[in-house]
Amino acid sequence: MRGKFLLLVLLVVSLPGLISAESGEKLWLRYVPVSETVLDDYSTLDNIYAEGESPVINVAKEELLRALEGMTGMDVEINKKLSGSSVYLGVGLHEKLELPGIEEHLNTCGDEGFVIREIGGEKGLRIVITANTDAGVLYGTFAFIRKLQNEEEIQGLDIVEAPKYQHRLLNHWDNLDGTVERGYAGHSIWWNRERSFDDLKEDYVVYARANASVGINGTVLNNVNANPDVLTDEYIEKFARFAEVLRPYNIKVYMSVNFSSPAIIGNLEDSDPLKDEVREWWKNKVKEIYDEIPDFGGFLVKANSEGQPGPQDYGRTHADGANMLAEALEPYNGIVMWRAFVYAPSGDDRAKQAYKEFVPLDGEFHENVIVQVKNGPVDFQPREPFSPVFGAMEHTPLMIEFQITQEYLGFSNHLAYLPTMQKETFESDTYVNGAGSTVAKATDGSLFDQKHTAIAGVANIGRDTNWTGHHFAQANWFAFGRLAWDHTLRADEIGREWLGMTFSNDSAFVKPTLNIMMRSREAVVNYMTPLGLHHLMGWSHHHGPEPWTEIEDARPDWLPKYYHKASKDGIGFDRSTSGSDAVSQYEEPLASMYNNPQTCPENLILWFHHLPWNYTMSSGLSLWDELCYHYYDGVEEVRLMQKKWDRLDGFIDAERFEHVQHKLKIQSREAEWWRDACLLYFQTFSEMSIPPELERPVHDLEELKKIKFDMTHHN
Ligand code: GCW
Repeated sequence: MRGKFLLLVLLVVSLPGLISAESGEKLWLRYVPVSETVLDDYSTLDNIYAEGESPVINVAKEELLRALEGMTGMDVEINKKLSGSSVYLGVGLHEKLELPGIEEHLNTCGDEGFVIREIGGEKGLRIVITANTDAGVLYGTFAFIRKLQNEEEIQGLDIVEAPKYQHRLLNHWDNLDGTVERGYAGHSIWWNRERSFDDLKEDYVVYARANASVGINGTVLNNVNANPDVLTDEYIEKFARFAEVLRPYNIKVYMSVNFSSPAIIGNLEDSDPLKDEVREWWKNKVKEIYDEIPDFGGFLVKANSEGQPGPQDYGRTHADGANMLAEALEPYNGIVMWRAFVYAPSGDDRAKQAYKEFVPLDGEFHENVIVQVKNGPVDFQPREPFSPVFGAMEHTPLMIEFQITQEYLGFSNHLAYLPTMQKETFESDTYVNGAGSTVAKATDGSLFDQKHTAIAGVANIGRDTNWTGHHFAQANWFAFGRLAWDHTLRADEIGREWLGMTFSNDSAFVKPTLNIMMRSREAVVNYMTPLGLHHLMGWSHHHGPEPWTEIEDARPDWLPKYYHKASKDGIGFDRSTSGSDAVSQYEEPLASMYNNPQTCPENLILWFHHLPWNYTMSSGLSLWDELCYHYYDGVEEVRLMQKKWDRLDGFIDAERFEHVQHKLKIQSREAEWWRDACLLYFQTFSEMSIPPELERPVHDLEELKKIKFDMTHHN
């Protein structure tokens, strides 16, 4: 009865203009009523049986209850006995229910995979969600809920899944003073000075549910530029409290540590990793942590990078440093994630440095060390080739670090759906073991035997009501989790799921919006850094174009000119064998392919080559004209995004609709800013004009150079 009544109410409420306002605070876990087409089927799921009473199982049960009640309008019961139930959750249920065939599936599921099966019954549909562990049941439950949110057919459901990576982590670059490095969604959710832990506890639960719903099972709560205080009693206690809230959602906490902690907070003479007292200090510290947090995940370390201390300060190697920490963590099964983001103003091409420092150390790291490699050899640019470190360290587990926060893709002002970029990285072929040796395979354990597999995403989360600043930036958090679970998922599939859960399943809404999302990253590449250009942004804030920047005393590799090398004779960074020879860090046939401008993919051509302005591109256009077309295409694409979005008025609540509309306006203006700044500046070298068929720039170069960016608006 109640279900039917609710449906009526719903029909009225969903008339255009009457859709109730939403702030985005519930993320993709809104559990709004489903449409009539699936309601009958879903309404048979009115009774849940859960095996066991662990906190994880209780969370799964409660979530399913909430989801079913929200989506069907029914009262759902928790059944204490097996018989007469319609959804069964728990470990070992296939035996109790005598279901053949599930055992074999479970053998392939590992610790966190699951089986979902619809087993039919006299009264209607019956669903079993089972796994080898309670955590697997939790993930299975969320996967099932996702299907319901997407209004999928559940009759005959038969799903077996297991995650591709073992450790799937968010990295928060959150400082203990509450600011977030490269964060564009407000202050830190963890280190808030005004609001107490208890005050924010409900938010932590939403955070935990969101992460569990996509399979994220670890989180680093503080910035890699780590404050040593994090290892004091005060902060260990705080970490323990966070761990307690996150534990029922199968999320472990991790800590970024400062390599000089023994000297800074331990009062030791120094932090030399080969000194006994330093090693002892870390062992004791690790014990203190595990006394408080028995399932603590481990450490993340940025060492000898951008001014951070590290083992090289004492003439030791990255392996010496990492292994010292690994030894301390080993008795508790903790891991060390040691970042390979290193570069120094050595005169050598920055893109080559991680490879040069780390590849010679292959085989020297302990088993519980994972080397964390950024997805581009320079930084998180809108497009870079994959890092040549992937595939080059057969005896060392490597993990990809993606950036979910849009440091170089328009902050939280630009709609840039990142999975298309991440898929490009996953699917890049390293050729290290012949064709098909993709980056995904070189990191997920299928190419090399490795004890640990992992992946990390730098979070885009803050205290903004909608968590991520831009409503569409939520999609990047969601999608990171989905890809960490299964990197073979398609970007559009994930986008489709997210849209259905977050906004609407109406295909008249989903299709154009998905189209906007799928084209958005290439739009950003085009209006910021087409054809392999990179690092053209303001050198400190990283927002907006400043290809002209010159700063005396600044490190050259922080300035755009180091990367674009525009001059009268052309543009681009020569990384060919006659240049920095970065191409040789790649296996054949890649090295030769990249080395020759004729065979180098044009979307990376200026990454690998310095070419004359009149160089003929495959289109027949000169490089200069081609560059102009790319920049203009980028701007046009954003205008198209705006038009498509404007037509969707009425499909979703006005609050979120208008918020996105407003952000698209900013993006459109900033795309023009990028285009004009880069083209007008490069034109001073090329001395060629913007093709007459293209519209005139709307800015004046000298005016653009005067813009002073105020970071305070973005934090
Ligand atoms: O790209 C740079 C960022 C820094 C960041 C660094 C890193 C946390 O601009 O803000 O520091 O990368 O990844 O360590």
